[in-house]
Amino acid sequence: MEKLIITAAICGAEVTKEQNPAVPYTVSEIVREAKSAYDAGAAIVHLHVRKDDGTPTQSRERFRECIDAIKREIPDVILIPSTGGAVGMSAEERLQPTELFPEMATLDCGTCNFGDEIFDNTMPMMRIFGKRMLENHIKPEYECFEMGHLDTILNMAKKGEVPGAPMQFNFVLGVPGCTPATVGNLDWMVRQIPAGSTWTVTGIGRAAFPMAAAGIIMGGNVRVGFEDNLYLSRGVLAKSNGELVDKVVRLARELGREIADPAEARRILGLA
Ligand code: KMH
Ligand code: ZN
Repeated sequence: MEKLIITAAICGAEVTKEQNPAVPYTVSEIVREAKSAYDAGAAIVHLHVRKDDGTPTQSRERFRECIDAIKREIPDVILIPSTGGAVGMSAEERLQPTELFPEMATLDCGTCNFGDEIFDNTMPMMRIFGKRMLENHIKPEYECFEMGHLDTILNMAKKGEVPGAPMQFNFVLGVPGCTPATVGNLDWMVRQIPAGSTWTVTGIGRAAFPMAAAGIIMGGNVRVGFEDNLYLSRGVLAKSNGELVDKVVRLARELGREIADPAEARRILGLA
């Protein structure tokens, strides 16, 4: 089995300091959380950015500021800026970080429920996102919240509407209203992906560590972080993203899986 790539989703667009005071908003807080995750063993940081008051933004300049500041501290980390942004943002607004030519960015693979809201990713929107990634030579991380998202994106790849092999998928399971976080659902999704693809699993809320354990033993990769889960264990808030990553590292060690550093992760993902 390849080494385990750990992604830290350090910030997200929805969680707040009221829920966990360690959720980062400012540039220096974002750098602090990225470094804590990296020091604990994350090779990848999935990045959303905020205004200083916590409002989610997709501002190109805010992304530039955060990316530059993170890279000064941890130059080799792989950054995956979000093109999902927050529910309700337009495609143009969401696409701004792709103007900075990151090596990877997320591409969300279909419309879905998102708690009480609807996360819009219509076919025309996804074609625009795919075209941008092709033009700017950005490797997408395909975010699948629903089983149907996978079918959708595989069809788009076949038509050349989005970048193709080798594809990297992130199965985000347990978002309220989307595919539940079960090993059976994860296994079904993993069986659909083309040979040579790589995949990551993200479990939302209390599913974070059970899905991490499944990803570790199934040969996939794991994402954790405040975007997905604020707790280290039942009722215990995590003090940092590093604490969440460290728990995955401990699980992986117990289960006999080594951790990939950024150079190894780049090779596994076909970036190097
Ligand atoms: N904030 C969610 C609505 C992504 O980063 O691409 C979408 C999201 C996905 O976080
Ligand atoms: Zn995200």
